[in-house]
Amino acid sequence: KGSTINLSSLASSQDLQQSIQQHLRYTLAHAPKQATLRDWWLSTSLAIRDRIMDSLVATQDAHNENNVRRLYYLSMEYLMGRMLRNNVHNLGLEAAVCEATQALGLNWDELCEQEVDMGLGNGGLGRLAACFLDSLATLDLPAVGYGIYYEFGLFKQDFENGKQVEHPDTWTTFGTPWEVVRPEYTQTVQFYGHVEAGYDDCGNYRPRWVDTKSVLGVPFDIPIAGYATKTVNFLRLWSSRSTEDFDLDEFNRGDYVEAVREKAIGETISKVLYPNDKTENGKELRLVQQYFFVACSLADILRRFERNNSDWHDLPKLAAIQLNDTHPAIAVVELMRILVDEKHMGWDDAWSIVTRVFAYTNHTLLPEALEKWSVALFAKVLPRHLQIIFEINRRFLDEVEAKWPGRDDIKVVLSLIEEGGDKMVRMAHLAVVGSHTVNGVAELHSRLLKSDLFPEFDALYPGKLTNKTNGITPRRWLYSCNPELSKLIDSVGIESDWPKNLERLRALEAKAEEASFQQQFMAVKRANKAVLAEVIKQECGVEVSPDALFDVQIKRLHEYKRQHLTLLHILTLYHRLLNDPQADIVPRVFIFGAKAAPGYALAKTIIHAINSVANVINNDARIDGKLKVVFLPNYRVSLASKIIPAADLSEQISTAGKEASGTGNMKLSLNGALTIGTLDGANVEIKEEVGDDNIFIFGLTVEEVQRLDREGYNPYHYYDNDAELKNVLDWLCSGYFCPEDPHAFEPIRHSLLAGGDHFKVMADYRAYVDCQRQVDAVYRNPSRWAQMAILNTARMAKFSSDRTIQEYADEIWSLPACPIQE
Ligand code: DL6
Repeated sequence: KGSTINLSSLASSQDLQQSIQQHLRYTLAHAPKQATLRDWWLSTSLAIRDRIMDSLVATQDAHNENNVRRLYYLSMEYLMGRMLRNNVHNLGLEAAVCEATQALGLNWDELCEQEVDMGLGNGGLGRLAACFLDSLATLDLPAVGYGIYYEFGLFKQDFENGKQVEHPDTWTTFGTPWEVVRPEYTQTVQFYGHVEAGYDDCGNYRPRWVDTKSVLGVPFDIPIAGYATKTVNFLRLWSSRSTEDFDLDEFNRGDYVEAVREKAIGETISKVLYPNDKTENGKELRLVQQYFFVACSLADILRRFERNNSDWHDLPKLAAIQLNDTHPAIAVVELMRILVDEKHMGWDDAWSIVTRVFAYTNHTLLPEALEKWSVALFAKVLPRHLQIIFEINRRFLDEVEAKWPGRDDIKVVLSLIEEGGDKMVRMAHLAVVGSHTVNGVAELHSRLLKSDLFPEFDALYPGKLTNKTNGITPRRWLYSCNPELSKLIDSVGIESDWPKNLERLRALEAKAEEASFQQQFMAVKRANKAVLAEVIKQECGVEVSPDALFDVQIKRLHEYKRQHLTLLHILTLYHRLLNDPQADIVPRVFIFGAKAAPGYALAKTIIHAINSVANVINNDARIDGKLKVVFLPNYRVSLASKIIPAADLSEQISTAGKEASGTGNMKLSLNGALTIGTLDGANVEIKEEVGDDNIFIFGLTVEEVQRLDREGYNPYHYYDNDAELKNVLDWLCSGYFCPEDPHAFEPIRHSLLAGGDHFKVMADYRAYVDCQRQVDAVYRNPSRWAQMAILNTARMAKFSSDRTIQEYADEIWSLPACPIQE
């Protein structure tokens, strides 16, 4: 962006056109007249990839030659979405590519639609990792992302009779143009076996991990191009393969089928992403996946280190490793194993290195999401690592004893091992003990981390627990996904580097009350709504009016996120309209997008309920189209980028204290949607930024939720005392919306009443419904609404992931930038 880049991109449009044609002929072996749209997309992607490769090589050369300090981001998940448009934007090639594709008789938008999302993640945590990679490259920070090359990403979602059905996501079937396989960096990883005691010549204890099974990890690199810079980092994803000796014996005996079966076991490790964003505890394959990618990544990091360095004590100077949640926490133990067992370093020396290398990000307080692995499973899969964990714990508990002499109760709370019938390894405790810094992902979350989850750790290690409020990349989440708003921003004289410097948007504040700018801003919104209305028609077969208020709730389906609270609101409005067709209600389209974990029955019931209610409401002529409800199937990054620019209202209604941060809230607000939300996660900071008058806040605070829990929460109190609430909940479960299975929604009612309503839906219902009335009132005042929407866009600078990453770089990683020269 900016004049220089636009000029150079125009100059290269001819080259680009030629390069696309060459790839069509020489890579895909097609003449233009046989080529499908997908062939053109692939040729265009390959032409763009060529242009990224020069900078990738230059960047890696510069990093190696200067022996720079690097950040290594270890994450089980990366929700990258589509890459073509973003790469084009980051390279400043959009004018060139538009011109080139037009000259070839192609439609650029249609071309981009050909790309399958790279969906190697479940939700917030994986998308955050993708935004971070974009910011790291944009800020010229030397970084490598490490993860797993899942053959099947997050399942595809479909609805049959309103119920979720899952299909495998076969994104790799035809390969992806963005990957480069690196067989020369293949790693071998060991599992299982047992540990034999042994001593070296000097009498030092040297255990040997023997009789292991091994698999290979083959790396695939995805280049990550920064925005308006030469830096191209990469994401290295490991694919598991069988080692040759894995099946050689069987093969030689001529048992071909058995040999292939063994081989398939080796390849199972990276086959599939676990589809749950909060719990996957206890499953052997999951532990194997974690260790597989961690072992490959650490070996790769150490290989790179050893290229230019010989003293292991220098490792913390050259490598910072960030653990994205506890999923890669076994890395702490693996590095100890390598330093002590393989490099023969003393324990204290090794531990001092390890604890200066690692830092850990916590993404949730939900108890079910805190990973624990049974000691028995550890003993089977990683026997040597278990011994090391016990030794880390023994020394750690000595520290605890020194701080709190005789306090065995504190030791029980802090120990890395949870005692009981089935002893468990607490991965969060391992991550805290093995890291120099631990961070939460929003102010409130980090405060609760200190006060509720880890108070003793906070006392033992003052200053270790910190906050880094999440952010989102403005490149994908405004510049690319909302071209009309971007053009409007450009047209009012805001400096063209705003996608890299979001503070610039603050200049929009001065225009928020200007009638003509309000009209322009809302005209963009309306045009985006018209586009989304078409998508809705295609996907759901429902006609919606772009003049209605677009009320959007897009995120994973979870009880704590409370999509069922929105459902109760929908039923409330519907009932009011049936009672009084003239009722004072702003026409609304409720738009949902959410996947439920395949094994999460209640979440799936909520989807079924929303779809069933939608079906009745959308076909009820009595309400004259005033309410529409649509559940867009297969919510994913590319769909989010169509919904977000078209949203008027952003639903962020989790129970206070449950949503660590949220990032959808930031994306929607940046695109001029107003938030209705609780004081939870980053909503608190969004409110601080946009101002109390430009957000709709309702419901219990964390303290109030905690007080209710302490004093005894009774959901029947609300049910018995609020006739409208009782009425809509009874109605939902009456069979009216699902005559073929009248009791289908009973589990929802059970969870909200007899089940104890853990997420305080009943307690927050009235405040929510009343707050929605205020939303209606403001929507009826277009000028006021427009002003609020503009101020939301203007005041989102804090939530750029560039700000977040700069804070990590300065305060956790001590990571200097390394700009790449032309
Ligand atoms: O930090 C990214 C994202 C937060 O914004 C969400 O609030 C949080 O729920 C999410 N957590 C996960 C998986 N949780 N675990 N573990 O996606 O992280």
